[in-house]
Amino acid sequence: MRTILAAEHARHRPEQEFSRGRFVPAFEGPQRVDSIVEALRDAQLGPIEAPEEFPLEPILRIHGPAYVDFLERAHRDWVALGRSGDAYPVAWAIRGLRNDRVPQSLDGQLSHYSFDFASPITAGTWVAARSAANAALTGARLVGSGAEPVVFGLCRPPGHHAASDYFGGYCYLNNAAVAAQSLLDEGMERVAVLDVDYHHGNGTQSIFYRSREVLFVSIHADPATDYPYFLGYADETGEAEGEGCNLNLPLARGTDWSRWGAALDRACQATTAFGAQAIVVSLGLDTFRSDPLSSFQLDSADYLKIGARIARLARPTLFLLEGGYAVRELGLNAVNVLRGFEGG
Ligand code: SP5
Ligand code: ZN
Repeated sequence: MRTILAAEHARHRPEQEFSRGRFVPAFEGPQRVDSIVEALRDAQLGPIEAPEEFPLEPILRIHGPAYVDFLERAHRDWVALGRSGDAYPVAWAIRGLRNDRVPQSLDGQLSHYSFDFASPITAGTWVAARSAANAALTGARLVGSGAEPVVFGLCRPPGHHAASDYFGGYCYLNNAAVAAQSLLDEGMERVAVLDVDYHHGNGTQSIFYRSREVLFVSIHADPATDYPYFLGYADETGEAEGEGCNLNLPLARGTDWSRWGAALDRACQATTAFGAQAIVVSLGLDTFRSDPLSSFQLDSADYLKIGARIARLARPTLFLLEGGYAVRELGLNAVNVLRGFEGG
């Protein structure tokens, strides 16, 4: 199996994040990719290749031009104000506040275009996020053209929390959405995004909520208890033309394989019933039992079963990395999904 990885991922290097009332080293850092690359090499799973270059157009099919322009310049503007380090928002436009105007100041714009405090814009964030989207697009081209039955896009930073015009949850550009849209634009009529990250893929859901061309299926921790808190309930089924094309399978804290695997069966059945011509898997590995952000209890061996179950869908499949923060076991868990797929 080919893996697509952009060296520029390492340009996104947040210094710290605020967790449980303390500043701690950022969970989402380049060390995550190092763990996976080492495991891919040990397992001799196949070549690791740089992405192709793409113009901005396929990114602009998903993200608004003003948002993309903001991401590109935000850290330069931060430095121009005499500041150093990573750029953070200040306040958010919740209930009753005006969110229909884009503020003129950088602090206002950082706030307008974000929804949490865990996703700073660093000096290299734009370059890294664009390179991750290019990795996703390269994978989409390979599986969409039939050149490869399956590809692993080792995307970093991740994407599934990013919506058309806001960032958050360590995500800036929605790699899975960009890839799914490019599969449609290259001629497919129905694509499924299967999101197995511990956290609900709020960005992907919101991007495709009114679409009947994309089925979004997500297995995740119940938003009543877990991040992102404000989307991901089972009664969110899609809207307008997209009614019935969104399936959320929230699970209780502490979920282990017996219940998680049953949810995966349901998700896969929905994907088949939808008639998806290709599957984009938002491959979060933060369902692992010792992940620092998660309460789920999957074991390393369970990831083999995930890969094998997805292989049974028998569709062109693009795996894209999302979360996963137990760095020591992250590589093994990723490799197990891919090995399970190849053996399944
Ligand atoms: C891509 C991805 O996995 N993003 C996740 C972003 C999560 N950000 C905040 C998580 C807050 C979790 N609080 C710690 C509780 C641990 N039980
Ligand atoms: Zn996650």
